[in-house]
Amino acid sequence: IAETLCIGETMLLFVPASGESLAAASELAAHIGGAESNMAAGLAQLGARAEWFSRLGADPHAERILRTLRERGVETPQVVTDPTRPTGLYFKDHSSGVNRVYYYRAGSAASALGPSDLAGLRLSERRLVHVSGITAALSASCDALLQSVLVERAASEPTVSFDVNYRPALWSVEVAGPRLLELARAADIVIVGRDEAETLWGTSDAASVRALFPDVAALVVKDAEFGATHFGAAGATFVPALRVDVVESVGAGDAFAAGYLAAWLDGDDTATALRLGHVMAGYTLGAVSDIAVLPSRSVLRALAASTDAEWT
Ligand code: KDG
Repeated sequence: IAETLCIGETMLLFVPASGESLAAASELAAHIGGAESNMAAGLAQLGARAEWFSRLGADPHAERILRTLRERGVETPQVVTDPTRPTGLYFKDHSSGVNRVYYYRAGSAASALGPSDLAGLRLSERRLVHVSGITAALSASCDALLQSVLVERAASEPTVSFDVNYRPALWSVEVAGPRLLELARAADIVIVGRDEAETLWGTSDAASVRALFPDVAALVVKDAEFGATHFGAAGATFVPALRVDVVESVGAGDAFAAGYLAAWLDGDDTATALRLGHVMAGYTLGAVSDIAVLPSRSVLRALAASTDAEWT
């Protein structure tokens, strides 16, 4: 059984092959995208055993998703096929330099995820369960699943990490703000963007985000190209980001989470964990797909171990 279980929707993703706009492009490249499976793929690349669980339709998109994730080393033994609902899909347009996403996921197979799915997933035998705030926005049953995994979990259950992942295309700040705060407060590890926290909760700097989550064992506040601050029992640790040329940023947050959590699983110190997060994010920022092609674990690890001038 994989030590880490990631739960959440993965979709078929279309992106213009040429960097043109969606309106003008004559060819679209097919990829897959889903915050939690992007994270699982990053963990697998770093040598951790990661399982992804969700629901998919009985369609070729599901086949593509499963094949791609398995090629990336992600385990998918319990994914449910629902012949009554389609696999969700989405389109990404970054031609204007701003990311725009167009979702076709209402009523998707994954939107029927719910607490009853947890029964066979053997949560108590894992070391880490990873979920994100996207799931809370998908349906009432998806939100109830997060309620079970985070708020109502039994003491025997493993560490739960929560990436806040506010997606404005799915729900308003007014609804998302209080709900994501409640869910995040119930997690052991919380990962959130400084801007995202500002949008959701009106905070300014990392310290003001920490003030919202004084009891969370590990809080990571990412501040885009500047770096990330970790708050834990030993206080605050800031590690600057890598200087990279940004091609397209979707998926970089998941890659960061994968680096940070892989190091956490390995028992690394906080600074190394944040650096591995930045290395993983750096590769994803340079790619249009949500899951970047990455070098080997040893290369990624060596980059994370270096503290010289390449760090801003
Ligand atoms: O973090 C990247 C994800 O947002 C992307 O891969 C697609 O899961 C996705 C979503 O819901 O936007």
